Amino acid sequence: MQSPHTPREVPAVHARTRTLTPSRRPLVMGIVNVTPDSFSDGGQLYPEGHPEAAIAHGRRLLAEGADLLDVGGESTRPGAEPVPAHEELARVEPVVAGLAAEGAVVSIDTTKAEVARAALDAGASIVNDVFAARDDELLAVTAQAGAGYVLMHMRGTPADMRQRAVYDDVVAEVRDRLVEGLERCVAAGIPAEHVVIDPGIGFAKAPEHNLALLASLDVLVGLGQPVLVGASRKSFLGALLDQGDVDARLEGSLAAATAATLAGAAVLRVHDVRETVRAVTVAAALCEHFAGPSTEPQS
Ligand code: PMM
Repeated sequence: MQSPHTPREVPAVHARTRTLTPSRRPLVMGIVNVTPDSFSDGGQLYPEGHPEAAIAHGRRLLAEGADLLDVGGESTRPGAEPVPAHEELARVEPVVAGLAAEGAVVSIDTTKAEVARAALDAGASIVNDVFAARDDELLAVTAQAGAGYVLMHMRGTPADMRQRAVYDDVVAEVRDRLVEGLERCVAAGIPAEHVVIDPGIGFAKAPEHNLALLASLDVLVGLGQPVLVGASRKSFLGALLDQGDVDARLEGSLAAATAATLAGAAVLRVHDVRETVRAVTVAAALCEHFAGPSTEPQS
């Protein structure tokens, strides 16, 4: 395994007919949450039956430098109740269709096969599954479409995940679950190179677990899959900064994105696209030039 800060090849992300290759920096995935209650941007893009606001937001994120967009219609905030598939679909389908028609690479953030199928038909090319490959039908739908797949670690559901944040060794346990999930994906017909792995920052994790996973991201990078990190505006940053207001977590989000970049992340899932692109372009350039600790004897 490479040590952190060593220049490395970051694997590409496959999204149906397209291959996204991180070159000067990790890929930046802009978040388009079409939900009334997402914890970080709740309700902003929601007005049901009016996808224009969410489509315009996606366009704005692309103009700011996003390489791909993640469209979601069900909140995953701790304690959130599930949304019926027909309602989730009504929220996301027109937004996916609108953005894909403009040429955007769109990922659908869903745990439901029915929603994934319709979103793929509407032009999405990646399935972002925060339930870590529990549903065989979702895997089959992804495989059939030749889509990319984000395998995110979590335990339980948003309703009960807080109680399940108990680990002996969070890094090893998350790594092992992701390896098992990857095996399930491959068995379901998703090529391994189509699978992006994600530690699931904030999902069944206490603040110290999130920090440990970010600090040891090289363990996941060492598995050879592209790694996605979603730390943007999350509550562990609020806890560190004593900042309950999610809109006041920009600096913390950029620090986390920088750490992920230095460790070799392939994709950063963020709200603040312009700022993240600027910060991680510098971090990635430094990474390229980092020669490692000197082995010359000190005089
Ligand atoms: N976080 C959220 C939702 N979807 N998907 C992936 N792959 N990784 C994440 O970390 C992730 C996700 C919740 O955050 P939000 O409410 O700010 O969108």
